[in-house]
Amino acid sequence: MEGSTSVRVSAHNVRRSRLRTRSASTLDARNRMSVQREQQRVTPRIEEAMRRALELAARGPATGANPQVGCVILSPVGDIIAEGWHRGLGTPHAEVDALSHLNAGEARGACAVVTLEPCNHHGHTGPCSEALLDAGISTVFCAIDDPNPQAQGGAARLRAAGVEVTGGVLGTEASEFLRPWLTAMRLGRPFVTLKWASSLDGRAAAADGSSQWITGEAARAQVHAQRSASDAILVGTGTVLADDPSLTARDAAGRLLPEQPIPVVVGERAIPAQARLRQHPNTLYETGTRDLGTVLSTLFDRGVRRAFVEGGPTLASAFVAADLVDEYLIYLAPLLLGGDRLALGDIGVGTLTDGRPLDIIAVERLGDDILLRARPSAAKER
Ligand code: AOF
Ligand code: ZN
Repeated sequence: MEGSTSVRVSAHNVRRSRLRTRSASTLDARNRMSVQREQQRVTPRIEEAMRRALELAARGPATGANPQVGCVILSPVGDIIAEGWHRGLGTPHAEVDALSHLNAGEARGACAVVTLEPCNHHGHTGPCSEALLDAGISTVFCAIDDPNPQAQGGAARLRAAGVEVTGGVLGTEASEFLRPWLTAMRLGRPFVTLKWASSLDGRAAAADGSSQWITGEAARAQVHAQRSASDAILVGTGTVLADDPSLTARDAAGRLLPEQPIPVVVGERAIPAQARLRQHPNTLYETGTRDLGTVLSTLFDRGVRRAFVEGGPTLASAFVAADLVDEYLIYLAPLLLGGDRLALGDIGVGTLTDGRPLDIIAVERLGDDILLRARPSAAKER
């Protein structure tokens, strides 16, 4: 098998590189890194294992405070001997899950391929860096560095103990996969998805205010799936008072999906005791403020990493104006409504050159409707 040969070559190189790195103590840190990179080749087998680790990561929950992480353990000849993934806050990390499938001594000299830099902290569980060292792992490949200041440092810890650690394997794919969590950790606030549904001419309601489900069933099902994949769903007080939404995630038959977002109402007005939102399986959070920075940092502190903003136009416009939207989901129905009930109101744009440029990431057909996935233009990215 071509792949296993290349791992054998790489394990051999790893041993050589360890000797060389030791003798090269006068090189500066950057040079040492490049020696390691050269020696520990990222072979097709390692990339294949990282792809598998990403698949495993996706089995974990997309919601919650912790990232989705996957891990594959390869024997010295490149065979997969164990797999693991993280199942959410409080459960074993991917590396520990993978190692738990091996007998004592079986991981000695093996290679761990992990989608995130192993952690180095005592959080809900122990440090993965130490678990890997205790198991005798001699080589580690990871895709991305851990941005969490409390947890990071596993790569340095492992290197200090003589383990060869190579980062950046399928880094682009892994960063894209973990984009919401990474953005949340980087910015200290939840990743914000803004959704609206409008007619082709950008109207979110007809002249009489009627607005519910402009789009068809396929789009509706997708919105419910998005709600279910979010930690919190945000609406403004105006929308609650006008539409009395339930903000649950439901299937086509109207049954509750297993994962429900926390309903959050942004604004200062009180929500009536009989509002449907009060029947939501999760306790309603009334922010009592319109200050989006405060709202988002409070949600982050409560473990919210993905926030789904469902409107109405006042709240949506406030998020856009404050430059707090990371991703747009724009559902367009083949319908013209005219009038002045637009999906967005004032977003602080007075002249064309101040318009907010977006990059369209995907265009999907959903029944008769179109879904545009967009992001703030990369040229303007924070
Ligand atoms: C890993 N492997 O599978 C995960 C990691 O509260 P804890 O102890 O669960 O730690 C959570 C942090 O650990 C999380 O914010 C992230 O930095 C890292 N997650 N690390 O080595 C894993 N899920
Ligand atoms: Zn860990």
